[in-house]
Amino acid sequence: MGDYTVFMAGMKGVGKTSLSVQLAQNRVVSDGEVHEANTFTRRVIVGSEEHTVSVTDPGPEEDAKKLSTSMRFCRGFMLVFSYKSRASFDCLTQFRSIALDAKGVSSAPFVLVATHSDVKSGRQVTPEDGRALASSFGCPFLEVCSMNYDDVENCFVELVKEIMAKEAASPPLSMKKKKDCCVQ
Ligand SMILES: Nc1nc2c(ncn2[C@@H]2O[C@H](COP(=O)(O)OP(=O)(O)OP(=O)(O)O)[C@@H](O)[C@H]2O)c(=O)[nH]1
Ligand SMILES: [Mg+2]
Repeated sequence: MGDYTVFMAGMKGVGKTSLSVQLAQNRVVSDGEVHEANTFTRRVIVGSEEHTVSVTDPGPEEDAKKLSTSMRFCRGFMLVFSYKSRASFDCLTQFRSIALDAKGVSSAPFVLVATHSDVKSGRQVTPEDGRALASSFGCPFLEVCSMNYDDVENCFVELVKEIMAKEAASPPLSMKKKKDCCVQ
């Protein structure tokens, strides 16, 4: 069993808290609910094993410096945009760079997630756009309606799988050190 700390990255209003609350509490956020920075925890089954996902959900007005501090200790990142907002899609390259810089690495576990899959009219981004961006990032692309628990859980399970795969291929420095260390 592992503990996977992940970060919700994306523009204001894309649905970061909706995804976090749906995963942790199996409910839809209500209008008028106050959303400050928070951490949510839930156990998920990946393969045949149970793991804990700790979700860091930033507050609505966090600047790059604050984001970077929170991102540093996360093992994976959910890059979230809304089909309703082109701007939310266009800014994800920058969020990804902030995450990589925060960790001081050139690659990390990401999943790209499109919210508002239930909203078909007035879309500013297409699934093809999502797939193309995910392909350029080398990460999975998933569509989600934040009201649907199974959809949401699947996004976090995919992120845990990405973390497992990336860390198996290239263990983080802290794990390498422990492994390589031997007492003479
Ligand atoms: N129809 C629909 N509405 C959604 C979906 N995801 C989020 N919403 C709505 O979008 C609004 C913003 O969602 P939040 O979860 O607060 O977004 P956020 O990214 O946490 O926003 P900030 O914390 O302000 O940055 C809320 O009214 C949600 O109910 C979705 O998949 N479908
Ligand atoms: Mg929020």
